Amino acid sequence: MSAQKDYKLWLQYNKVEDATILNSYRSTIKGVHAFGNSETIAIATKEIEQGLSSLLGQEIHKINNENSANIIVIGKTSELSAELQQNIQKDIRIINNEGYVIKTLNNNKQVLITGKTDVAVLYGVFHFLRLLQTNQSISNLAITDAPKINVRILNHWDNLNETVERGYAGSSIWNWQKLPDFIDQRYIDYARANASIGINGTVLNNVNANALILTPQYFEKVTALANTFRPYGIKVYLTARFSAPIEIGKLKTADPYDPEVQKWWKDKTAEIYKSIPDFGGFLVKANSEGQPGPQNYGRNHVDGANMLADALAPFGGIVMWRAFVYSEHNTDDRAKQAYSEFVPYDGKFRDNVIVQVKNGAIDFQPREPFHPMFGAMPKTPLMMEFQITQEYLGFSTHLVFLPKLFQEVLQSDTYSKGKGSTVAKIIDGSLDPHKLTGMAGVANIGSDINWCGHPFAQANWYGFGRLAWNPNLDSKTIAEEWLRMTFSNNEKFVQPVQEMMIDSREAVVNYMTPLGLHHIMDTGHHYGPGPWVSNLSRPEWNPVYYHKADKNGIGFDRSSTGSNATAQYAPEIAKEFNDIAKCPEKDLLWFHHVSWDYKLKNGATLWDGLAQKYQEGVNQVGNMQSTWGKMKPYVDEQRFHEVEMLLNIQHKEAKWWRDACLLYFQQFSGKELPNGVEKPTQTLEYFESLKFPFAPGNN
Ligand code: BDP
Repeated sequence: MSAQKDYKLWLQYNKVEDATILNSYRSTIKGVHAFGNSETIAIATKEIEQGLSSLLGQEIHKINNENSANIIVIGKTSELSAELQQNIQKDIRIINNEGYVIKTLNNNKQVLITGKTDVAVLYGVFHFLRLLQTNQSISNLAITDAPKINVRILNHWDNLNETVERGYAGSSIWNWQKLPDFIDQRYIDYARANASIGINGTVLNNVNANALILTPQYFEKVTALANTFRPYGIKVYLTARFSAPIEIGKLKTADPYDPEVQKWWKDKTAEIYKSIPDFGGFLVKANSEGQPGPQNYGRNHVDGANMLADALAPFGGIVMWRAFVYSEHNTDDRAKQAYSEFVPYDGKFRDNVIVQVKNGAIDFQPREPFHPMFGAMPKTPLMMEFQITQEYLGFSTHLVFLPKLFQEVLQSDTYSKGKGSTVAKIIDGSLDPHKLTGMAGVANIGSDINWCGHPFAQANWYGFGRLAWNPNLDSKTIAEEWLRMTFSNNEKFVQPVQEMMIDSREAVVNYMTPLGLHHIMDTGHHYGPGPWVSNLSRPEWNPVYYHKADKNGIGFDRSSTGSNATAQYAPEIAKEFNDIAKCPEKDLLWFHHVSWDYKLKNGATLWDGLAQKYQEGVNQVGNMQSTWGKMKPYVDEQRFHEVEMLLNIQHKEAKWWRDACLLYFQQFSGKELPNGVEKPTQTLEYFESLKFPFAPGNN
């Protein structure tokens, strides 16, 4: 029973507990009337009937007469009665095809949920149910809402052998072996969960791609998934391995200038669209970390992306071309390389290409300043890539509420067009108008019963979807919604746990990489601390490359006296980052090599401050444990206990991070730990000796 609770995510639809609220809902809602008979409308109707029945604790049925009182009316605007259409004429004009109107009519006698498309109606239904799930009033509703971003998409780093790169929640949910004939109920539940938060696309396979996904044998399977997801408004996309024409097409080259190669991709694309007419397009990782790409043939990213774009254009498909590039042959600061390579291409990509940029210039760290590409390519649509799976943030054992991180990035001011040029405005296409806009999240979904490995990791999937819909949402609101829907509306639960979630992000930064440290995780699997690692073949794979600790201090000098990465930002920001006195302390060691005796804003020396931050992180997890410990009365036993055990692990690992990092850095600082910082119980040699050959996600 509790296991089912985990599985149900934020769609628990628990019976409303507050009697007054319950009665008000019961008196307003007696039935549902639906216009239209598409598959999507059938899904929306079932969702609202079942959701309401469960929330209200009484059966809610279909009512045939649309004029009855106390009913919810749903349907695509063009299919409503003329009278109903008149009521929402103005509202509907201002929203896009995925937007919806929820409006009470006739003195609160009816609630109308409508939009221009069936999927919009489904989104409206989920919004309406969310109002009840979070115990909000449903009288005098006049809601219009529409997504601010077009492509709201999950990236599954799933391999064809059903392992998941950086997956910490079991194996892939795609059972390629049983597809196409066996449609796992999970596929349907997956689509429904995504639709409930407005996600409208999914890339099924790993960016480190296998060309076999582009063969007829797999097309059948992909088609089965596409057919399953379609009524939920979800399009399927695939990663395209650049060398596929050689590997599965028997061509001698994959050179984008070669007419045969161009024809191969055109034919391949046409073949896909024959069975999946609404196929979304390709996601491509090219010339990055050993993946093949146009540079293998002396061509560039524009040549590669545009060739694929031309193949997709006749069918309305898009190319999401990743900007996650850095080269072992380039000795420049890794943080600068994507910008250096891509910014000169601004305006050169086809209309149906969008460049997918990670939130920061290194790699999904607990904290990174926003990627300098945001704001630097006004003539090119850029999409955001966030990592929902916690590769660098404690896998599925640490409770970290990522929407807080996402919000920090989205609200960062790039100053690209003066003050107020936030990253959110760049990716939603409002600053430099673009038709194509997108946000991608690397999924944290796997075959675990609870989908994400940690009950609270579900909030990161949820929050990603909500922010992709509206990048200006506040993470606090998201946490609150999610808690009420997933656990309880009891204020004694919601308030403290919401706070715990919001603080959890800073906690992980503090116990892993405070003050701007980054990429000091252990090698390969990235589990646990490894600041000492220095023996990897590529310099920029070694933690020592990033922290540069020595007798004089610690940190990467990216100011004008160092790699000058600061110059990639708009002058207003560059000035701030560049000046050690003005640089935000949270990013200090990202941009500066700072002496151990440097005085921080609170008067402590850098060494003392660093040690105190590590301790603070551990203490914060301690606080999370004690907050959670008091929540037993409000949570089912199984989820309570699961989270309790996971927080215990997190606390242990936070101490591990603190002790290992401080012992290691102490060799350089030569200073004692300040008061209030606990003494390590193990030696540095012990920490360095730990090996995890089977850590998950590193296949
Ligand atoms: C890194 C991951 C690696 C991914 C790569 C990417 O460690 O598994 O393939 O990002 O985003 O963070 O392409």
